[in-house]
Amino acid sequence: MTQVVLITGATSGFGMAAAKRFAKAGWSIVISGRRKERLEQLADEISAEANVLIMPLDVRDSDAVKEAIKSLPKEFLPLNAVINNAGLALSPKPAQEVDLEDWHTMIDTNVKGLVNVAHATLPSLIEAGEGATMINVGSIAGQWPYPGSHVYGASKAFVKQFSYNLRCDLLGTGVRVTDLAPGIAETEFTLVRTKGDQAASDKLYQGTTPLSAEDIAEQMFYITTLPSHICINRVEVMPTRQAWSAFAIDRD
Ligand code: NDP
Ligand code: 8X3
Repeated sequence: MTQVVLITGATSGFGMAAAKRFAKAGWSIVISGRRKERLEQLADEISAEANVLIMPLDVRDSDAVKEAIKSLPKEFLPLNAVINNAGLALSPKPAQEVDLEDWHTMIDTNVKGLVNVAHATLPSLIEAGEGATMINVGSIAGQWPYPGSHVYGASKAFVKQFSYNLRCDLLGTGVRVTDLAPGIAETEFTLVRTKGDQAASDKLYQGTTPLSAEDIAEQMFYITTLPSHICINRVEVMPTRQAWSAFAIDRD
């Protein structure tokens, strides 16, 4: 039987690349994001290979998420995989200079939005049973501190612990949960983080070899299609050209 994957944040970056990867393997795909026209474009692009349904919504709207999952047509149920990927960082400045609204937007999207999707889709994953997979997209920022990460990193630490905790409660259901935690990857992420500063985004990725959206999509596909007795709890993946740095010390 055809397997079904639901991907949030499919209008760009990791989510879009994941939709293309799963389409290539013939999965049925539900693609979600706020920008409906991008979802339509992507659906056009991959519909020759896969059965695609667009689900335009804002993950922060819990009622909309619940309603959209409840209204999925039979052919897209049960869900064999959920890629809980929609998210963003804002304001890479020191915490004391950031607008409170930006902190709230990150919490509402990366924490509340992610749990909205998890809560609405878990029953379907449990129905799919053995081998069903939820991938929650975390970040190296959820594990390691760095300047300007403030609420973004904290929201991704939530993703890690929430994913581990889900594993405990889902034991016996056959459902796997993974916290997929990438390092620097070239997508629209930095354009969003800097509120549209294309030069800053280009500069960050210039002269190095960041991860690509396709690199992460390949990992998503790998994790999801492993034999059902294997669960990858957490993957932390950086480009070879990224590493940690020395502790900062304040001096006179
Ligand atoms: P992009 O900005 O390219 O993609 C983000 C996606 O999230 C878009 O499709 C966007 O869709 C969607 N999204 C954002 N807010 C909402 C919302 N409120 N409701 C629904 N969809 C939303 O970035 P990436 O692909 O890089 O990011 C994907 C995930 O990966 C994020 O969770 C990010 O934190 C994480 N990540 C990224 C890294 C990187 O360096 N790129 C590294 C580690 C983790 P739309 O705007 O149409 O709603
Ligand atoms: C984003 C990855 O390297 O900018 O989650 O923290 S990084």
